[in-house]
Amino acid sequence: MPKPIYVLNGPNLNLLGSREPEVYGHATLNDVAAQTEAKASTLGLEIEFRQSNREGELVEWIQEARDSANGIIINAGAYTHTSVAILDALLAADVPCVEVHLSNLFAREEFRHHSYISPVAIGLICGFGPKGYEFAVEALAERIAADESAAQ
Ligand code: CA2
Repeated sequence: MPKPIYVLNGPNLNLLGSREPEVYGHATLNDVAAQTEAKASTLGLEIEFRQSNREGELVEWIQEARDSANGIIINAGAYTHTSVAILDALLAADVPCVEVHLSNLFAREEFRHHSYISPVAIGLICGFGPKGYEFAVEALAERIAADESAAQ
């Protein structure tokens, strides 16, 4: 049984679709999950889509991914800009990671321009709304396939 890709979402992303549509759009997090899952299935991949408002729970899921996932797609929300704990967990996870954000961080406030996650991610996708999650699945699928063929 192939391992899934963990798609991890941080604080307040459960509010998607209900507030600030001018920044984050009208899609709910369930819509994003369905879209991401549909994309993954076209590539023969499974995803495990989760959201938490708690930093420690996100850290535990990243630790779990080391054994249980083939890769991680993460939108850590505001923890992106603050969390050394999430950075350390990703460093220890030893699975490829793609960072995704709905909004274009660099078109927003200065404090959103720095990410603790970007240095350990294979890449950063931001500004494309929910479509960014699909791009992240494609990018991770290619990396996983490349790693597998290099290992043979
Ligand atoms: O653009 C993104 O995906 C962010 O990760 C979203 C975070 C923000 O702190 C990051 O800088 C960029 C905020 C998520 C909050 O989402 C809400 C959605 C609807 C209403 C209120 C908040």
